[in-house]
Amino acid sequence: MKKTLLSVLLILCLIFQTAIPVNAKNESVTIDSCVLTTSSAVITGTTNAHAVMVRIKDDSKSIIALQSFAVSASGTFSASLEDISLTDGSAYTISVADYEGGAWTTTTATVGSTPEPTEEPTFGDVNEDNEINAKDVTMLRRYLAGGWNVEINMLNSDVNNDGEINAKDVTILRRYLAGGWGVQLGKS
Ligand SMILES: [Ca+2]
Ligand SMILES: [Ca+2]
Repeated sequence: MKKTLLSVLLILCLIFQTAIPVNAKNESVTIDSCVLTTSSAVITGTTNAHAVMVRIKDDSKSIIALQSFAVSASGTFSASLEDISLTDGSAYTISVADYEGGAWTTTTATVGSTPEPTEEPTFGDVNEDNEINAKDVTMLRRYLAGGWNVEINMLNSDVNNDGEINAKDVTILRRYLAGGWGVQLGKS
C-alpha cells in the first residue's frame, strides 16, 4: 500500500516537473517605446516570454502588420518592422503579446512624433545653396541694405554667431573668402 502511494507521489512529481514549463506561457509584456515613421516601426519592451507577437492596427482596426520577434536572454525585445506603410501624423494601435498566447499589451503611437534632429547651421551659406562664396556676401549686403524680397537663412547669416546679423558678418565672410588667416566662421 505504502509503495503504491509512493509511486503515485513520484508520478505526480514527474507530471508537475514536466508540466511547469508547458504551463509557463501567457507571460505579460511591457512596451517601453514605440517609434513610428511612414515606412517603419520600432517597438521595444520587456517580457519573460521567449518570443513576442507584435501587431499594428490603424484607426479603422485594420491590421497593418503582424510579426513575431525573439526576446533576448535578458528579457528585452526590439521589434523592427520595415517596409510598412503608415500615414504621417496618424495614430496607430500597437499591441504586443507572448507568442505562445495571452493578453495583448496595447498602446498608441503617432507617426513622426519624434522630432527630427536639428541641423547645425552652415555659417556663411547665406543663400542656402550649400556653398560659401561671393554670392553669399552679395545676398547678405543686400539684406542689410534693406533689399526688397531678399530671403536669407538667418542662422547661417550670423557668420560670427553673436546673435545679430550686421556689417560685422559681412566683414568676416569677406575675410574668410579672401583666405584671411585665422578667420573662423561661427565664432565671434
Ligand atoms: Ca551660399
Ligand atoms: Ca553676427
